[in-house]
Amino acid sequence: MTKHKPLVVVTRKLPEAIEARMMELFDTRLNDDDHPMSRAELTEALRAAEILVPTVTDRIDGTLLAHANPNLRLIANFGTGVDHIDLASARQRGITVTSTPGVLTEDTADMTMALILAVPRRLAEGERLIRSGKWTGWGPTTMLGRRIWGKRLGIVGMGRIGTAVARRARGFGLSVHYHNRHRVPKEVETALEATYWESLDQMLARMDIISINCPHTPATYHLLSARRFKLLQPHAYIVNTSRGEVVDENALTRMLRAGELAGAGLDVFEHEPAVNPRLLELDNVVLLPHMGSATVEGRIDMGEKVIINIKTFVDGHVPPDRVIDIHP
Ligand code: 8YV
Repeated sequence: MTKHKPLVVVTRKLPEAIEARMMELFDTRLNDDDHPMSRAELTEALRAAEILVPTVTDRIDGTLLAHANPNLRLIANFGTGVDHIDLASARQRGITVTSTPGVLTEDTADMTMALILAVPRRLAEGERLIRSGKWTGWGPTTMLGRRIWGKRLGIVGMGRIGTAVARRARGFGLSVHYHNRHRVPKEVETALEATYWESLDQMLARMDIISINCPHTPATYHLLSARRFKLLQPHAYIVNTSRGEVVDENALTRMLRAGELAGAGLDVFEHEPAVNPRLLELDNVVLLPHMGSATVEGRIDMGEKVIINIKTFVDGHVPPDRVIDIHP
């Protein structure tokens, strides 16, 4: 007797090698033209799926889960952040949720470092100047940015990505400071010469560059609030490669427009794919379309993790990257 292959519904186009392997292993339904699914399509996908492979572009809330196929047992997310999935609802319904941690740490840290360099050194502005055809040549006082070396970097969230950013930052001569729910092990602090700040407010008030690297959870929603932005020094820069919701985007935009902050590097936005149009008018911001982990290698690694999670689950074991809902 042939074993029942579960119906796996994949919401977005994944790398070809990953899709091919999934087709071999499971009864797989793909999204060939890669359009982000509408709510109606997502409802349909959840009605059919025994296993769902969503991405950050799919909002899977309690209502959708309430109408899901009763045989839906696993949501194997393609991505590390799971803030788009109602974990409490999933838990209540006995649906396991997995993610893809670890494999996108270094790529995301690279992109974070790129923004940490790009904003103070006016990289995008310089590029725009050349492309505008208005560059008249070198000048001793033109296109001056701010020095990176010797500055203080405050990392909000010292998990895998935050730590990888800290490692890179040391190479660029930044001193590393961090705020986290828990202090990291002494050996890690020593290796990174990192200073722990129990008070986020106090750290913010003393940093030159802030990097947001914590996940978006109910506890971190608007962690960087209007009040906290006021604590930053006017020469400070802020970089966000985590989730837009961690930052009050309107408050940030107001501060930047008023010249109360020096600049921002944003790879993520509060209402993606919408971007506050007022941010687009500013020269001192670098805006990227959520591409922190967007490397060919990274996407394949993420896909392989998804396959391993599904396969172990189907074989009756606890999948390696099961997400534990820490906010029941
Ligand atoms: C992914 C991300 O591209 O993994 C994450 O949490 O933010 C991105 O790196 C995206 O989420 C894939 O779903």
